[in-house]
Amino acid sequence: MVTGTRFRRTALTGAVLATVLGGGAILAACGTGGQDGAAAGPARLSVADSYIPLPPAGGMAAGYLTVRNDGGQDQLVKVSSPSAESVTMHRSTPSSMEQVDSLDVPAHSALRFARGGTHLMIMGWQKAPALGDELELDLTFAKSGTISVKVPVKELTYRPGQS
Ligand SMILES: [Cu+2]
Repeated sequence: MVTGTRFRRTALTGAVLATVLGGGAILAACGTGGQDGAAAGPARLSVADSYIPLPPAGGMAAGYLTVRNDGGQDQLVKVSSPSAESVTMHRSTPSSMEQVDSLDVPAHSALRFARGGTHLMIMGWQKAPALGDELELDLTFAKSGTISVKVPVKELTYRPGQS
């Protein structure tokens, strides 16, 4: 059974985010099919389009980014931050969301976090984030080790690609 408190908090946040920001999952690009062995080589990862919408009053925040992969398959297995007690990976479902332990980074493709889809949930801030802050996220991959990125805090309505 899911414990009541945690379930209500996460479900509430999902509902609020969905209401405020609208849904619209961005599907990950299809990998290039038919290349035998494409998944076998080392992963070549880079992180782009990362942002954290400003959480209200230092509360729970979402986080979004894209992990590009120009090499073989890998897996994101952990995310943490020196600025927060807890960072978890979540996948949205039509009615709620669920925490996941790992996310695939397909070969020659990308793992995309997006509003209404896969997202990070960040809570327990050392200090309430402010617009313009850059917060470190440490992304640990099964094969590639840990990649640290500085993620900007943006307006609640920000979407990548907007000026
Ligand atoms: Cu969530």
